[in-house]
Amino acid sequence: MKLSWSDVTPKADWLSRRGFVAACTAFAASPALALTARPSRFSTDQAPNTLEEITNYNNFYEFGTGKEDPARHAGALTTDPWSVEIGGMVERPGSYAVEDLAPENALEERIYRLRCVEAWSMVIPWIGVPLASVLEKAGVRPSAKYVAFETLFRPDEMPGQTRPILDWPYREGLRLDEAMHPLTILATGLYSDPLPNQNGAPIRLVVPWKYGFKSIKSIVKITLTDKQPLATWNALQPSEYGFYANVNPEVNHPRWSQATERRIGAGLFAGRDRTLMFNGYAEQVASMYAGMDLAKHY
Ligand SMILES: Nc1nc2c(c(=O)[nH]1)N[C@H]1C(S)=C(S)[C@@H](COP(=O)(O)O)O[C@H]1N2
Ligand SMILES: [Mo]
Repeated sequence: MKLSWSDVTPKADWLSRRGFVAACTAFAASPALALTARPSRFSTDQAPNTLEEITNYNNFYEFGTGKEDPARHAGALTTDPWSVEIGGMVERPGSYAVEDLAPENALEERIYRLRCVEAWSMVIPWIGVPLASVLEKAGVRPSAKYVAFETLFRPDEMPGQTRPILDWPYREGLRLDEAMHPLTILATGLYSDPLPNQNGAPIRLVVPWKYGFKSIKSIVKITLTDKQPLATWNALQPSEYGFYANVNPEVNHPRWSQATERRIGAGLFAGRDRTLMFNGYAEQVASMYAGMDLAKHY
């Protein structure tokens, strides 16, 4: 069997990068920007996409609708200082600094598959913390049933927001059990570095068993509520984008099949991969949807 560069290069690069990073943090007088994160049993052993691929093929409509627009325009976004307003049904509402929500000593590496509703996919080595750990800091009240998220609204730095492409700010939501699930994280980095702006700096949601649009970027607001929150894509076109948006090869998008996917970077002649139920995370998450008609609650 012949391995292509994409089978071996990213991981090899990455391992040597990590060795380099470890050496830097050990010897540098001031701490480097590099992040260290402990590995997780939730990581896939599939080879991650390259940093190049992960940072140059993005969906982040605040910077334009083209896949290369975020890489071109997101550099202008000011991500420091940044705080996240946590409110609604919580014991300790307030403004939380990103460093307090995702402290260095709590960072985990989560290598997850990402499946976009547009039928392409990647494997991304995120760095972050369980969303549950963040919600516990604010103290979830027993009445809360859902978590609502909002992206920054700053048209000065986000040129896409000067046009009515979406109903800004971008909003998303999860049921509380989905939010508390150990696979659900807030990411603040990828590979060994802080999150590049085009990937949702400084803090973004990652829910690996759902279509990518649920994984909202550059979050400024988290609200605990007892009502199903508004979700941007769902509100725009409910027949195409469900609130749940669980990856499901058996429920097609009205305009295309969801049975297969194109792995970014696989090469022109690579075949498409079969899409897996819950993006391959069924064992961990299927029980949350027991008894639900997934063709109806897509
Ligand atoms: N705020 C915001 N978050 C967003 C989006 C967006 O346009 N705006 N796009 C979503 C979509 S459709 C996908 S597939 C993922 C892409 O994440 P990535 O660019 O880091 O791979 O981000 C999601 N989060
Ligand atoms: Mo997406």
